[in-house]
Amino acid sequence: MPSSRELHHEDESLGLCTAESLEEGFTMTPGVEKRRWSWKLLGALVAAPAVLLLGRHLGASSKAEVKADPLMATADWALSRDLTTDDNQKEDLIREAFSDPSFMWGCATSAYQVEGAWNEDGRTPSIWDKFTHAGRAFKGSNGDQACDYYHRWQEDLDRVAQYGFNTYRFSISWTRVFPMDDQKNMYPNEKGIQFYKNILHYLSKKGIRPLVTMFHWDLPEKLDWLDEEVVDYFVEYADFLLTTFQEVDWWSTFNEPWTFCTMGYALGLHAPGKQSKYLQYQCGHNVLRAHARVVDLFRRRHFRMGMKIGLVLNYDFPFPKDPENPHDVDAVQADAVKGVGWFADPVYKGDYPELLKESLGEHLPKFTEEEKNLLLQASNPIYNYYGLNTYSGRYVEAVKNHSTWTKQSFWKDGEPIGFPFIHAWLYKVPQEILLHLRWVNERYGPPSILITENGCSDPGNTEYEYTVNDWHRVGFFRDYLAKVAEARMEGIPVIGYTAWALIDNFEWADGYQRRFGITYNDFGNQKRTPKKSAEWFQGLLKRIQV
Ligand code: PNW
Repeated sequence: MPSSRELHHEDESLGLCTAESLEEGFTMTPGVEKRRWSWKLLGALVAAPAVLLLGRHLGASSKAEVKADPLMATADWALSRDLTTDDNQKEDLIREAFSDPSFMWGCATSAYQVEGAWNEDGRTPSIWDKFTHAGRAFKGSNGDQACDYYHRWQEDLDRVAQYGFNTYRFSISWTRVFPMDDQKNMYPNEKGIQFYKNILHYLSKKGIRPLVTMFHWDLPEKLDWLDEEVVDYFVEYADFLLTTFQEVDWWSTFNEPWTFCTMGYALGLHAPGKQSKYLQYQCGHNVLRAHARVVDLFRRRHFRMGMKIGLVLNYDFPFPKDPENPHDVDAVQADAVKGVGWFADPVYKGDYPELLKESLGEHLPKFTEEEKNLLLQASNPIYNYYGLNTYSGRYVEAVKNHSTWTKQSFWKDGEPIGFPFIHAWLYKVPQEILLHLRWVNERYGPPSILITENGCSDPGNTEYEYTVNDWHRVGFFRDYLAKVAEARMEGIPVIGYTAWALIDNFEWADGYQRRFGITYNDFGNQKRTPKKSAEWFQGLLKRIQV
C-alpha cells in the first residue's frame, strides 16, 4: 500500500478544463479509508479563466486508489495527546487574545445536514432531496433521517450549552417553514415555524445567541439559481423570515455561494448536478442580486439597532509554490481575487473584479448601475459583517509565467502542504487563516469578521475509537485559533469563531462516511458521544470564562 507520501505527483501538462475532466476529478471516494487523487485534474486545473475557482476541492479523487497513511495519523494523535510547551504557549496566546467576553464562540450545523424528517409536518422537497433520491450522493445516501435532529434538537442544544459556547450557527430549511405548492406559490407552514421557534426559545433560555443562515443549499425543488425568477422567490422567503423570526439579531443570507454554484453548476457533484463551463457565474450573479435585494429590504423594513446581516464566503488561502518566483507570488493575489473577489468585490466594491471581467468576457454577467448601488449598500458598516469559512491551504503557481493563470496543488518536493485529512482537499495549514484574514481585512476593510466555519475531518481511520479520540482535531483547532489570536492582536476585527460542526452529519456528496463533528454520532441508533475536541473546547472556554 503506498503511503500518503508517495501520493505526490505533478502533472505539468496544461489540459483544458472540460466538464468531463472536472467531474472525474471530483467523483467522491467510495470507501471510508480510501483517498483518491486526480492528477489528471491537476493538469486540467490550470489557468483557463473558466476554471478559476476550484480551490479547496482540487485533487479530490483519481483513478489510482490510495489509502491514507494510518501511521502518519496515529503518530499525530500520539503527539497531540500530551500538551507540549508549544501547545501551552498557543493556548496562553488564545486565552490572552480572546479574553473579551463579547467574543462569539460557537459551533454550527445546517438544516439538510442534520434535521432529517424530510417529508414530515408539511415540509416540501428541496433540490437536495431530489438529488440524493436520484442516488447522486455516496452509496445512495441521503438526508432523509440524517441526525434526526428534528426530533432530538433539544439534547443537541443542551450539548452546545454544556460545551460552553455562547453562540450557535444553524440554517433554516426553506421548504419546512415556507413550502411551495405545485403552482410555485409559497405559504407559511405553522409546524415548521414552530420547530424553529422552539429552538430559538430554548437558545434564549440558555443564553446562547443564534446566528441564522437563510440559505444553506436546500433550494425548493422547483427553483433553479439559473433562472432570474429565483431572485424574487428568495426575497419573498427572506422577507417572511425577517418578519416571522424577529427574535433573531444575527442573520446571514447565503452560505458559500462559491461552493454551491461551482459544485452544483460547473462540476455537477452537488445539487442540482449540472455540468458546464460557465453556468456557475449565472448562479453566482443571481445569488449576488438576491443578497443585495434582501439586505436592502432588511435595511428599509426590518433593521433595529444591533441587528446584523452578512454573506458567508469560503476560501483557502494559497502560498506561492516557488516563493522566489515573482510570478508565483503574484499568482497568489490573482487566485485570491478570483476566489474571494468573485463574491466579495461586488458587495464591498460594487462590481466584479477587473481580473474576472477580463478573463471571462461575455461569460460573466453584468450588473446594472442600480444593482451596483444596491450591492454597495450591503456592506454598510452599521449592519454588515464578513462571514468567513476556511479549512485548508494549498500552493499556487503562475502558468508559463502568466501570473493571472494559476495552477493549484497540495504537494511540493515530495511533501504535502500540511497534515493530510481524509478529504483530499483538506490539509492542516494554520498559517493560511492568518494570511486569509489579513487579505480580506486589507482589501475590504469590513467592520467585523466572523469566522463562520473552520474544522477538519479525520485522517483516515474512521473507527469509533479513533474518531472519538480526535486529538488531530484538537490540534487543528488549537493551531488555527492561535493564528486567529495573532490576527486579533494585529488589530484585525475578528469578533467570533463558530467551529464546524456541532455533530457528525450528512456531508453532502460524501454522505455519512466523513465526520466533521466535535460530537460523534452513531447513525444506526442516533446515539451522540462528545469527542475529545468537545472536551477541549469546554476546558478552553471555561478558562476564558465565556
Ligand atoms: C462546507 N465539497 O461545504 C459547508 O458549508 C458545510 O456544509 C460542509 O459540511 C463543510 O464545508 C465541510 O465540507 C463544503 O465536496 C462541502 O467539495 C463539500 C464540499 C465543499 C464545501
